[in-house]
Amino acid sequence: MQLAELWALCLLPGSLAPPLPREAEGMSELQWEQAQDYLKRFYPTDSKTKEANSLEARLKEMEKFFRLPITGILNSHIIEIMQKPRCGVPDVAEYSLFPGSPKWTAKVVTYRVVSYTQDLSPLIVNQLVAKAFQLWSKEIPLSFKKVRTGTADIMMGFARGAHGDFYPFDGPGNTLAHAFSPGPGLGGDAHFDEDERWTDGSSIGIDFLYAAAHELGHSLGLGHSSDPTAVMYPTYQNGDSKNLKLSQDDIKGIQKLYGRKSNLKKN
Ligand code: RSS
Ligand code: CA
Ligand code: ZN
Ligand code: ZN
Repeated sequence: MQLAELWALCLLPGSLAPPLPREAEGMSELQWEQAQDYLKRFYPTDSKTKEANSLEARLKEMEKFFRLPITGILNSHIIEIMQKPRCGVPDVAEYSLFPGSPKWTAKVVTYRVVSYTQDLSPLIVNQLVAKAFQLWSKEIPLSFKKVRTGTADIMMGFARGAHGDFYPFDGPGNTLAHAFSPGPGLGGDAHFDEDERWTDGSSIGIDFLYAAAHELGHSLGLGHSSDPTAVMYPTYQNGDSKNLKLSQDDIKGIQKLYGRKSNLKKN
């Protein structure tokens, strides 16, 4: 079981990491801070050496993921990718799986919504969660069953700050949610940062359906995609949530793990 983002745990405090080379042009302190934060969260490198944990090494990992020239130098193009997804990532783009390709082996996977947000009614949250599950179950021979009590495979909920795993949330902004890859215990669980303002699309805020679809992708075993149109793209994108659809790349990824749904049972 792994946390989606923290493919390896970041053990090195930022202050020990050598500074990251950056091109001088037009980068604010805030962008600079966010970029460093982003790299620490999204590109923890495998090796435990100080060298490999440097921000430069993480940036190179990111450049590799997006198939950009590997420079280790922070520039405005990278910042753009971190902040707004649709900005000319090369087209050889693909989904990823977790190391070892963990997945659910039962045909029926249970879920439970353990805690709700102040921002939306429980009824709406339940509806959006069901919709997010449907996006995925439409494509694969798995079904999802909601339970109201006890332990489910996928336990979902809202929480702020430290909330009982080793990955405390970080207040408003930055990380919006996280989820664990399939497995026992925390495996499959999905947590949403209650310090965000969540919306069903009818007001300003983070679109909960989009975030739930993304996190459930992790709960089912998908890592991130470098395809900017994919739901599994690592950065939140505000879209028309009424028409949220999986991209071809998301479908390819999930079917790689679970196979296709037979035509007879299309949801
Ligand atoms: C996941 O992969 O499960 C988490 C993902 C998420 O929270 N992504 C961050 C994000 O898009 N945040 C938006 C607001 C911050 C913008 C600043 C730059 N930045 C779940 C989403 C896709 C539903 C990634 C991110 C972007 C980030 C960061 C993280 C700065 C830490 C610091
Ligand atoms: Ca947050
Ligand atoms: Zn958590
Ligand atoms: Zn993610």
